[in-house]
Amino acid sequence: MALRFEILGKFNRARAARLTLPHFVCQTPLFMPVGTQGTIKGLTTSQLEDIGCQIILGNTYHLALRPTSELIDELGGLHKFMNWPRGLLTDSGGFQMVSLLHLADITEQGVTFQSPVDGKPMLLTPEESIQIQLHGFPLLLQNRIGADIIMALDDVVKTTITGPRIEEAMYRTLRWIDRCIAAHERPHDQNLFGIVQGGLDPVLRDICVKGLVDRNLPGYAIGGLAGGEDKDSFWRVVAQCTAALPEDKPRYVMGVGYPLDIVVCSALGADMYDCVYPTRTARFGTALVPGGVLKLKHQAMADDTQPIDPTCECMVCKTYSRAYIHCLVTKDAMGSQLLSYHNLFYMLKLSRDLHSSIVNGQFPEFVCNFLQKMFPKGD
Ligand code: PRF
Ligand code: ZN
Repeated sequence: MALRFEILGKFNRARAARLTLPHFVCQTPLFMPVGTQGTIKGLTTSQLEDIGCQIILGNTYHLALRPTSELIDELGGLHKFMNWPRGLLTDSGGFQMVSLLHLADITEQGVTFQSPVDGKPMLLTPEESIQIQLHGFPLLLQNRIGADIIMALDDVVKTTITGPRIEEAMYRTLRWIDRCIAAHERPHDQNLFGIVQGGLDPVLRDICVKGLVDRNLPGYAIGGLAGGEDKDSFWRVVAQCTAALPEDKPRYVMGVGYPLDIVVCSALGADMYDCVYPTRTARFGTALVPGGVLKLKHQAMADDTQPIDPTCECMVCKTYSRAYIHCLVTKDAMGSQLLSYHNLFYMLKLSRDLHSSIVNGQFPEFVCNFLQKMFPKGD
């Protein structure tokens, strides 16, 4: 195992921990910004360090196609290539292909899809997904992406569908985990996390959790959520999985989420999160603030001299007015860059506040305060 997970404080099911990875010592709960082509759109790696980013998420699928693993290899792995000294996690690629490419098809062999580069049919097997995450393209075994945490290839289906496909995907995910483990050549310096599937069915989720826990992996993810299911179902699945997963291993809820979801999932005992929301919503002119969201495109912002959030200590809030960002947002890339910076600062500060409130025994007060600001009318 190439990680240590030490719980520093607890409040009921919520935990604050130190997660020691090959490249960085992290504090959980933690939020991981999503970078697709080896970058978080609009931010430099030194800015990401400044705002306290601990782990960046990269996608195997995107990286293998572009910039291509040959180039990553030439520069000595993804950490070096993107000049990021801290933690990296790569997702296996199956989920991205299924969600991005309508032509993707899942069979027992793996995920088949048409290359968006040249249209040729391609197949991603569990073994290849691991080998790409370890070394780059499987034919070039010297190549290395080399992330601290690599995700197993899973069979993801939308939680909003029902029927036998959910069961098939869960059992296939369990069969594929053994192929991923067998293909994983670097357990000493890269951590393979398994992913719990099973839709909204508690029986299937239970079988999947037990099957993965039997494999004694360094960490576990809860997958298949944040796909349009109602909040009650979402929280019920997270609560069930966190209760059944081992206490002494990190728990990662994939594709989550909104600030409120992160607070609730942390209360339920989850530790890690990733989501494109803060950077995507920034590109649409929306800022995350304690009261919810602030739409910078709105005409009311045109002559507002306040910062985005007067209580925020980020560089953008210390430097620029709402009026200035309103003016940029529709006309210049700098507008979405400044908003991404603020939004990621907000998410990373939220993670730090969760961590310190749990360590200091003030988690309930923190949650009350968070909810009061977000829902001042109590609704
Ligand atoms: N599996 C993988 N990546 C993911 C998810 C998943 O279930 C989600 C949740 N829908 C986000 N990213 N491999
Ligand atoms: Zn700010």
